[in-house]
Amino acid sequence: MRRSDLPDGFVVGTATASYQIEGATREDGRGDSIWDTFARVPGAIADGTTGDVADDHYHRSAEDVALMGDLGFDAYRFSIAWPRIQADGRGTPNKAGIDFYRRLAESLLERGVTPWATLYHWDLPQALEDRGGWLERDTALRFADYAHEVADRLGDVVTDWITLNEPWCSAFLGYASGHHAPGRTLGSRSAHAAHHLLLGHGLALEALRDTRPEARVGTTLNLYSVRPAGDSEGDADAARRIDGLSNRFFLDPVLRGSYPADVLDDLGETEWFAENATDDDLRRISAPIDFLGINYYSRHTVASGSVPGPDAPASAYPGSEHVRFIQTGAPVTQMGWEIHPDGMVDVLRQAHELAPDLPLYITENGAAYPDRVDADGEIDDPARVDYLQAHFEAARDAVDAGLPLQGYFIWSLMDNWEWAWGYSRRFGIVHVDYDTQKRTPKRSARWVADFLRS
Ligand code: IFM
Repeated sequence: MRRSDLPDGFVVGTATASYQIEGATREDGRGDSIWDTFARVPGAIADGTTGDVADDHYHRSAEDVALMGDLGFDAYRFSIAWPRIQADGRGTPNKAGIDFYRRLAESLLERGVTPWATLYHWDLPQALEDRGGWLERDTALRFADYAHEVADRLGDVVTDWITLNEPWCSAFLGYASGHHAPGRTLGSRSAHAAHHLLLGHGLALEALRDTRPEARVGTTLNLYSVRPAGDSEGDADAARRIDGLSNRFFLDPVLRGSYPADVLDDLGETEWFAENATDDDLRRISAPIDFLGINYYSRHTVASGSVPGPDAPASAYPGSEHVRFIQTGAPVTQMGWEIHPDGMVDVLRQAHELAPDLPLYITENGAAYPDRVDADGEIDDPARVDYLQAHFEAARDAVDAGLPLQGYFIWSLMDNWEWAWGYSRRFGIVHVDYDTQKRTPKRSARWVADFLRS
């Protein structure tokens, strides 16, 4: 496949997130985020590390931008660290934080790379978590204020905005399973966090539109292709539940203005939502967006199982703890995620059916593999090349099938701090030596550069 098999104007970019790459967590007035706190909880992170230094991108952004320009990317999706802008999640923006992102956006524009900014990629100011975090409605109001301040100061150099990254992870890994910051295990109450995140999206969308009418604004959901393991009624119900909580619980409010009743019922949260998710909230959450971002990595094959015992770890799928996730024997990445490129077309179609006129972007797709640096200092990662190639082909298939897919972003530009996995998982097409901070394009980066020129 060649780049010219994709339509003219199709955006090919790459993506990162603030806490995963920036480091400099205590510099220039940045406050603590929930990840600074969580990473210090013994046992929370597989290798016991933090993002204190990460890729030191805060001091090396010029080099990283040059790299993206050299590789030939059209766009770069980065995230803005809320606690760099408002250390405590409120008040006058920190000039040093704003200046950093302004310099970043300007240098991208100079290299012909379009900046795409995500406002929230999980680094909630700790001060807001201390007041209840996303379980509190007020956090959504604070988020809108932050969105206004950022748009006001950076809206002349950034046009493409994404409000939230993967609210499923923030709500259910953060407040249900506790695998992510803030590490709480509240079962179905985590769904309240999901609602406040979505309300935050709606309010931030309004703030961006008011502050910068020319802005293009969307949000990013992580969607999975979900299928039942067999043809029993139990397996079909398992698939309904997991599709419900992973996909429909976010797609429906954003694109249809309502929560799926069956999912509220699975969660046992119908009453709370009837009282708290007001018509006004849903009107805001479903206000028209300019595009939907979808992060796609894998497919889930699910079956009905028995109810977990009392010692079962807290689940990221409250109300559906009996569902079993089946390893099908298909190839997986180092994360254990099944490689299923056609699933990308499935999730694009699922979103498209709800909003036929809405442009879609794959805002993340990529793979972790245990890369090795060879004696010549090269990193040969053929499995990642295959993964990316197969997903570019899926993107072409989606376009050929008439789906309004307008771009695709590789996760990730460079190896970085992979949340609960610390530095033990590498998703980059550029290798980072964490001792020296040397960046070395892997074979996959050279493949992408050739593809972009083809
Ligand atoms: O690293 C993450 C990213 O922050 C959000 N989407 C999934 C990636 C891989 O796990």
